[in-house]
Amino acid sequence: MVASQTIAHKAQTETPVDFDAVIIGAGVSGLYQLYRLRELGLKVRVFEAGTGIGGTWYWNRYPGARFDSESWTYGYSFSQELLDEWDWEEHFAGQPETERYLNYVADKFDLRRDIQFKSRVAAAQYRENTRSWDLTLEDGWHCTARFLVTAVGVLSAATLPNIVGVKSFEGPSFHTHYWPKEPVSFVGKRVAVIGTGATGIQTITEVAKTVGHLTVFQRTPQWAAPLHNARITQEEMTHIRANYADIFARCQDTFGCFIHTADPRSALEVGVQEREAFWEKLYGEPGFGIWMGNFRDILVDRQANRLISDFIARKTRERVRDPVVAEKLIPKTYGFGTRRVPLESGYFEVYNQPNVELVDLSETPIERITPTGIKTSACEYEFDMIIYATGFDAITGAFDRIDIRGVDNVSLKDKWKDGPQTFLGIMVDDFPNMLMVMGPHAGLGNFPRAAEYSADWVTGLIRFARDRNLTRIEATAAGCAAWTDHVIETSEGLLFTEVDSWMTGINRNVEGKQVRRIMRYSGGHPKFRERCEAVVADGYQELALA
Ligand code: NA7
Repeated sequence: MVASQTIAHKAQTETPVDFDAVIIGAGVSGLYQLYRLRELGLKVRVFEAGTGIGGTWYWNRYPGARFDSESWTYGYSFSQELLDEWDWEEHFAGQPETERYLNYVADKFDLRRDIQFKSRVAAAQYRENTRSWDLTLEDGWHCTARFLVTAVGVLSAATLPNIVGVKSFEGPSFHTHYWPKEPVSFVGKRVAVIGTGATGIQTITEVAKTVGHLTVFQRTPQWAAPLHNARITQEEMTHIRANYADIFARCQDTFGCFIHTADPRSALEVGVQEREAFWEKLYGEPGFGIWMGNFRDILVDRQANRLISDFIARKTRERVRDPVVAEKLIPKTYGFGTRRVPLESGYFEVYNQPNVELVDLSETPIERITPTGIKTSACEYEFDMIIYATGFDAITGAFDRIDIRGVDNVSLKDKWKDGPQTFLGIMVDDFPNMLMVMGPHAGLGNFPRAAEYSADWVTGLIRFARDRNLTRIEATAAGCAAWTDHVIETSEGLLFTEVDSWMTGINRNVEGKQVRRIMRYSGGHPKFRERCEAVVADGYQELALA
């Protein structure tokens, strides 16, 4: 019995695979994961659907696309040389600068030679007899790998609106995610934008600068706050560079890996004047301070949330001249910060322009897209161009678009149909040797900070397996159930769980995504790390290893 087991084990480990590891995606996390796995001496191949480096920052080249994270907290932290060499131009870099940065990283570390572009993975099938993954690309190309590492991003499966006639429009139309590389002019054009999320708000603000006439179709207004971007001077960059160690250490300590951290006071325990002064200060400062650096209870206590919402509403009213339009731009059905807060650079003032019109879809819904424009319940509009800023099938969408099959042919999409089930957002039972960098149930926030940690953890586990000749690593069903329960528990009492958004798994354009689900860990990054490190300290005994 023992002897035959040994032989069977040998057969599995000695079956040749094309790659030790395959990584899906050459974005922020995929690039770093490649760097780390190559350091282990592994033979790695990255499959990337685009023709270039950058993932989110390759695709989203729409007008106005830029960071809401401080640039100098967003860059990779792993290489002192890289930190020494790269100068950020703006506190919140635009897409072109970020794309340049990621290309610089790819060149500096010679990453391109292991990246296969124009290669969209269509299917991945686990084979028990070889303990490896079979991958098939959309063009039919096929290969095998011991480990499958997904670095597919959380907002990479773009969705068009499920409005009748979307394909019938005869002029140019773009989803912001698939923006063309060639310049697009709005001068003298009648342009429509559908969608007012973080992307729509950036796009609208930029398009309004040159457009002939702009019509914005808004289904739900957003609690947006000012970004306050600025260029980085030489002196500032020198200061940032001298403080990188502290900056990154601070990001590791905060809830969402930003430099901002919640104020320990309650919004309800301070006097009115002190509260107003604090909010005025936050509203006037750059970045996410107003969301992440606010009083500790604005996202959990209804009364505190009401107060900050009233404050932001007042600010909006001050900025929009027409009071009727201002009211349309102020959310009435959910509180500030319970959806992802878009940061804006003159968004509300756009509606003071005579050539910009806001159409409130809650009053006059879109009935159809026509060959010449958009028909609402009230009238028919003619356009030269339609821009869809209609978002993503977030977090699980990129997984659902690949036919991923684990043990006994079980489909990941089916397994997650009622919501993701994961161990640490990194592994799934029945899917051995599959590791997710920033998968569902990971903590969201300042993406690269969390992605570097996640990729390091994945690298540590693969190193552990390699050093011990282990060829099969899997989360247990009990481990996945416990982590999933914990992720759900930590979301209880947070106001965001009561609101429809991509963060709660809602996308009304996608079948099966109409019910709220807990998609991300909301216990904060320090707690997440603590839990991950306990698994390592325990010699990965919580996993099934063979
Ligand atoms: P979001 O935040 O999901 O926003 C999508 C927007 O498109 C939002 O205003 C939607 O309205 C609107 N939308 C979607 N479908 C329709 C239809 N069918 N009709 C009218 N309006 C529609 O995506 P973003 O790309 O802006 O941002 C995603 C994240 O990327 C962002 O949070 C950052 O982290 C980066 P709704 O609110 O659903 O009523």
